[in-house]
Amino acid sequence: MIRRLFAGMLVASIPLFAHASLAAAPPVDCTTLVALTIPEVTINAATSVAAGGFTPPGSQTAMTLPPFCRVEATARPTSDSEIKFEVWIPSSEVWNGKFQGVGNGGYMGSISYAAMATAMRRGYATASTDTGHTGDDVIFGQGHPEKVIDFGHRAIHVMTTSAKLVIRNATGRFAERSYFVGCSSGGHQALSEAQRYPDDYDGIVAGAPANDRIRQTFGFLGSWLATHAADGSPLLTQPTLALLTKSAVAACDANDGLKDGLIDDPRRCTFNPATLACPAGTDDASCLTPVQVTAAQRMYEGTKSPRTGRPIYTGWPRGSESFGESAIQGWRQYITDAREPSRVGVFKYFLFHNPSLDFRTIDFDRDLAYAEQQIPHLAAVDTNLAPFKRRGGKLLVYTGWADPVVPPQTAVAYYEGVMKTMGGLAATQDFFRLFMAPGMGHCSGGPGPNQFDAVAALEQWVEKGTAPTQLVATRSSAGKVERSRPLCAYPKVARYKGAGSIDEAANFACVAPPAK
Ligand SMILES: [Ca+2]
Repeated sequence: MIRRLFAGMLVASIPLFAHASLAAAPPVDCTTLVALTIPEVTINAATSVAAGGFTPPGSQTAMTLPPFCRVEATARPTSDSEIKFEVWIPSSEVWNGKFQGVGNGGYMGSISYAAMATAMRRGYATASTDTGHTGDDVIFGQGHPEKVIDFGHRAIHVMTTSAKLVIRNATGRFAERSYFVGCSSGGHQALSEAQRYPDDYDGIVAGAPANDRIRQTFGFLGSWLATHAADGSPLLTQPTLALLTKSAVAACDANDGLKDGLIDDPRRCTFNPATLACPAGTDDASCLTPVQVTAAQRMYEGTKSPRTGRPIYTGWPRGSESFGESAIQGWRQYITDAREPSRVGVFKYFLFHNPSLDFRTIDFDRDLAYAEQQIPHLAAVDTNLAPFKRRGGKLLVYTGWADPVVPPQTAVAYYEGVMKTMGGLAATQDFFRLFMAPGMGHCSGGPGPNQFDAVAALEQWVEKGTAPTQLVATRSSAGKVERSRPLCAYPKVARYKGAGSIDEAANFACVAPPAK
């Protein structure tokens, strides 16, 4: 009786997709995995970690994790490669039978321990890589073109195929499903996987994808030049940026028929910073000088060829200038506070091999053409996702309409490009859905609802065939949810039904957007 009761509790506690009893072989002792002979991969360590027994390198605090097998490895697909990665396999009672690869942020060469922990707490076996270098500086590419390719796409692929084998050998079977989850550079990695390695993952979440990385580097350059005086001093400081956001929101909040402090779709917002021009004789933070007006206008308009006016990279949206005090809550971190154009090292170390390159000599036509020819591996802009669709893959992209780092219009442009290539909206929505979040910043944060469970929505789509029509997002303040809203599958938008609280998602419907 006691035994039966215990067995019942055990079944009830196993996650839906755990089939430990179906395993072809019992799990092996973790430490024996060090003997694996995966080509081009060295297993450096395989360690059994007790519950609560893991403190990430560089941290002082132990993570709350289930017991797991930690495998540390290095992949060297080329003689110049040094791709470190880790694979974590939770104990068989906890494992949900699935694998989740996780992405990185910025040019960050480090294992994403926090993201691995999030995945494993949900029952996933997981993997992360340092993308083949250490640190967030792009100088790693100096004299190491193969390391640039590792960063561009190869490290994630090698990590993925190796992790699948490690899991197979650790548990006696392959994972039933494989997912990739990333934001920012992780979103770039996610789209790169769907485009370049369609067999790697069944489901992919790409947040704020920085996938048009070559043009984004030209966009950072153009935006820096637009917002700095000839001597390098910034033209737009925090009070001016905050004034721009406040004024843009005031001008465009009601465009969607609902005054809720949010610009629903900044493409429909035509707020002109010239309306804030200082009266003659005034020059303070309550208004904009002529050079400030021009700087803000150029940020919105985006980077164009000075010679032909041809658009090179989209501008940043109205509402993204400064919606909070910290540098990442606006243009400061990557543009206005930067002492030189962000990622200028891409030109110096990846492209022109000239550490003393003067960025003011960069040509927006010829040098862009050269870059797109020389370092195509640094971008993931292929709109042909037919192989990924054919194998049954599902792709969920989300991005914030107030993202001050990766302009959200780039995600829309990519989606519309895929629609064109794949035969329209319905043929695209079969396997790829885009969710735009009004008032959300870069990957999270911002005045709009910005917390939602994209992974759960993707699981339902991949495993049950239930395609997400909306994601319910929340915004919390001091740990308390103050607003919830649906994020709608593009091109639909959330509209207030006209009754009930505007802070409750249930009082909104996803509807077709108004005609342009
Ligand atoms: Ca509004």
